[in-house]
Amino acid sequence: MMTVTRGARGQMVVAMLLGLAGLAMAGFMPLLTDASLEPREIVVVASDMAFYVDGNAEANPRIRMEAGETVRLVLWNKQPGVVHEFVVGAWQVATPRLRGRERDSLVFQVPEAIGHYVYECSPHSAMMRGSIEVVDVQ
Ligand SMILES: [Cu+2]
Repeated sequence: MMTVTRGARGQMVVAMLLGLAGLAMAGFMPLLTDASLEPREIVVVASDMAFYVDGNAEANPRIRMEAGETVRLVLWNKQPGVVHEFVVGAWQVATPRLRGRERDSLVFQVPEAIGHYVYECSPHSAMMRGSIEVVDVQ
C-alpha cells in the first residue's frame, strides 16, 4: 500500500513539474517574440575609402537583408579627417556624416520589396559603393 501511495505521489509531482515547465515555456514565449523584434545590428566600418561589414575583409560587400526586418545600422568611421556616411537613396536612409573617428547608428525597417539596392557614401560614391540584397524570409 505504502509503495502504491508513494508511486501516486511521485506521479503527481511529475505532473506538477510538467505543468510548471509548461507555464514556464508559455511565460518565455513573449520573451522570444520580443527578442525576434529586436533590430539586427549590422556594423559598417568606413576605412581606407571603403566600407567593411561586420568585421569581414571584403571591401564594399553585398549586404544581405530580409524583407521587412528591422536593422540597426552602425556606421563607424575609422578614417579621421575624412567625412563618411552610409546612404541608401532608394529608401531615404542615411546616417549622419561622420568627420572624426566616431560612430553613429540608425534603425530602420527594410522595405518588403525584394531586389538589389545601392548603398554608398555620397562624397565618395566612386569608391564607397555596394549593393544590398533584400531577400524574402520564406
Ligand atoms: Cu566616404
